[in-house]
Amino acid sequence: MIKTTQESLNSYHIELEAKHGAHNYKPLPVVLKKGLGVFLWDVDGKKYYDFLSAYSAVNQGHCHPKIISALHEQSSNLTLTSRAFYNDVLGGFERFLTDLFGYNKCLPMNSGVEAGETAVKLSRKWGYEKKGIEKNSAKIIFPEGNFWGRTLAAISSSTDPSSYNGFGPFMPGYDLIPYNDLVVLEKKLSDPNCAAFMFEPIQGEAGVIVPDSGYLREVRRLCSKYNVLMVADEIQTGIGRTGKMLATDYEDARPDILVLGKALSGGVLPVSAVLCDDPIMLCIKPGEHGSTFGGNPLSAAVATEALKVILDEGLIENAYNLGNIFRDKLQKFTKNSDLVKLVRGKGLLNAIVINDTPKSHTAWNICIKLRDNGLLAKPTHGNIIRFAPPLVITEEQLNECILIITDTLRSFEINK
Ligand code: IF1
Repeated sequence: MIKTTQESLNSYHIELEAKHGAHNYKPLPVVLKKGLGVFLWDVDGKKYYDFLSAYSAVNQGHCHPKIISALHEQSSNLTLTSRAFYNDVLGGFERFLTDLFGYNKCLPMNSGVEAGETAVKLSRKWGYEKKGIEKNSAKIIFPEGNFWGRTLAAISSSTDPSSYNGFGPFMPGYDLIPYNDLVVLEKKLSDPNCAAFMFEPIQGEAGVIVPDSGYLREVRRLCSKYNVLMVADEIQTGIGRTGKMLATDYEDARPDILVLGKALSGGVLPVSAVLCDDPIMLCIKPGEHGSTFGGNPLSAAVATEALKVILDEGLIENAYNLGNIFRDKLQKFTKNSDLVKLVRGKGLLNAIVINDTPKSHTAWNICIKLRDNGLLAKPTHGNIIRFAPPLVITEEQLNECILIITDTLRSFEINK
């Protein structure tokens, strides 16, 4: 059969990647060319609502004009000096960031996993220099289901075989406990070699797993009680995504080390950062950590504007209010659905659990149909579909998307 030009255009790009690129992803078959706000357009000009937001990296919406103009302006002056020299942008960004989140200092990196590794290094160094843990004996606790990236240090804490299988040997000094289990956590925290508990306030990759109310507050109390650093990975939950600036804000559980990434730059370029107070941050001395692009003036200018957009456009409150509408309406739908078991999330970080085995392709097929109906989402762990639009979405657009989602789900219902 002669392929239509549209198919050939899509398959042209897909085949290019298949031939010349590593096969480390299985993307949804859609080839995107343009993004603006909540919308994406494919190479055929078809328009979609983006309900993934690049895994919460474009909270401010695609190609936000103010962030793009900050990018343009700085990129015509100075993009990178390396940290061998000072530049006239970084200090201002560091002051803005540390004032905004209430910490003495920040350490800027690029990808989220680099920030995670920085937090692990800081925790260990603090453990030896301040807590008096014996050299090379520091323990860091992670909850099962955690995800903080793809490096060997990150996958060493993973409980997902697709993350760690075939990549051993792994990083020593890690301990795993069940998520949302305070009894086991307290037991592990009482180990005098325990330096830190690093966790996501809501587990994103695991399928938007929300802990019991009070969990964050108790983690904070127990970490203080046993002099263990509470390290919150807010790379996906931070920057307004859950309806608060940070998910830990819901229970006033101030992390000792805060890890940010993704929407810190509004999805324009990789910017991450670790924030903490002097007794921890100053454990790292000159020459003991860094990165070529970490803290570059372009990232600093972009991230400053990206944070201002979050504040100036009321995106945190919007995420809170529209998230409630989304879950209320989807929960009403699940009441009469055989297909959808439950809806969960906070703010505009939500997911539905499909009443099927993770090995089934139902969630994938639903996402294909959602694509055909003009909305892009992606399954995680087989039978879970995450719904996370940019925080700039309006109530009217959200209601239109809820209709697209429920109409699509209805077409998969067994007993219609
Ligand atoms: C991919 C997942 C999400 C993260 C948290 C650190 C990082 C991530 C809580 C590392 C990154 C990304 C990785 C990305 C897809 C996406 C993802 F499906 F892989 F697991 F969001 F859930 N902490 N998550 O979610 O940040 O180094 O990637 O900048 O394609 O691997 P990074």
